[in-house]
Amino acid sequence: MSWFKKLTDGLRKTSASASSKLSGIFSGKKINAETLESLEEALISADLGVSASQKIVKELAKIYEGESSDQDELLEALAKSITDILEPFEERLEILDIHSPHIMILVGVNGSGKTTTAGKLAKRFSQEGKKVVLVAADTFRAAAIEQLRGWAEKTSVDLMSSERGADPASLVYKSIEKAKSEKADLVLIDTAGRLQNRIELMEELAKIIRVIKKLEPKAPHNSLIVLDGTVGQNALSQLKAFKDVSAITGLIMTKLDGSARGGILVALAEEFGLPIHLIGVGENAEDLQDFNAKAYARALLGLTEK
Ligand SMILES: Nc1nc2c(ncn2[C@@H]2O[C@H](COP(=O)(O)OP(=O)(O)OP(=O)(O)O)[C@@H](O)[C@H]2O)c(=O)[nH]1
Ligand SMILES: [Mg+2]
Repeated sequence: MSWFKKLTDGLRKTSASASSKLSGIFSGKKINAETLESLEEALISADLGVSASQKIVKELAKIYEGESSDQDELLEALAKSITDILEPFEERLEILDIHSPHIMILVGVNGSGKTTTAGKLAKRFSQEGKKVVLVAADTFRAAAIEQLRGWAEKTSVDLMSSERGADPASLVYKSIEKAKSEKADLVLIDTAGRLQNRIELMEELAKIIRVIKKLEPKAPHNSLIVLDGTVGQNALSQLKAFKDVSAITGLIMTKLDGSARGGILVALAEEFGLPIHLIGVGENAEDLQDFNAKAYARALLGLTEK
């Protein structure tokens, strides 16, 4: 199956809900203040956020106000506006050779897809010929280590782990030292899920970051938040809280298959202006793909690839 088809299938719930909201607005009517207002409401209720929705409607109004509407043409124009908002944040996740090692940490709330993503990324980078040290810094759940070990074995990547309940920060410290002595290219750290309002868990994360900085002042080079694409508006408060603790440098959104809330990525881009690296549309390794603004915008509206 092509990637675009997978993306479109994945976003079908979002696009179905968006198009049912949009079709009533556009069908045959003249575009005036009233239709534009309905459009803005529809975009907001599709999770795109107030600011982005207003921007998009303003753009469309410039071109189409007073014209009679053609559904297809308007959808194309909408896709273009959404692409324009997202495109500046399309950024491939890269390991830089000037860092030795490059240090990447995955953070987020419980169940957002961190461990799966860590496994998929370990696979990707080791296939690119990089020497990867995968760190199971989720020491809360015994199953978490096993889950990561499965990925590490499949991809012949080194796994660093410690016993359950151990201090994740000291494991991270040891892992970076080991990576340095072995001249590894990448240290990829999976962390435990933590709700953004659990102060003691956020403090534990802050400690992990401090320990990384002790060894590498400019690291982590990527502090990536993994967001579950099905949670909608809560993603905004998650990002806000994690940004304060671990200086998030970019985001990854998983579970866009089966989500009706895919529009939230536009709100996140507009509000936080952070790079969007990857999106997940399934559980297999190939289901984690580089973010492409145009493909995403078109799939979001149920349009064909172009
Ligand atoms: N459908 C779908 N499922 C996904 C995707 N990414 C992850 N999952 C599933 O989501 C579930 C949780 O994923 P994990 O990777 O364990 O999440 P986590 O953030 O590590 O969870 P905690 O460590 O408990 O905080 C698993 O069943 C994954 O297979 C995706 O893109 N699509
Ligand atoms: Mg996990």
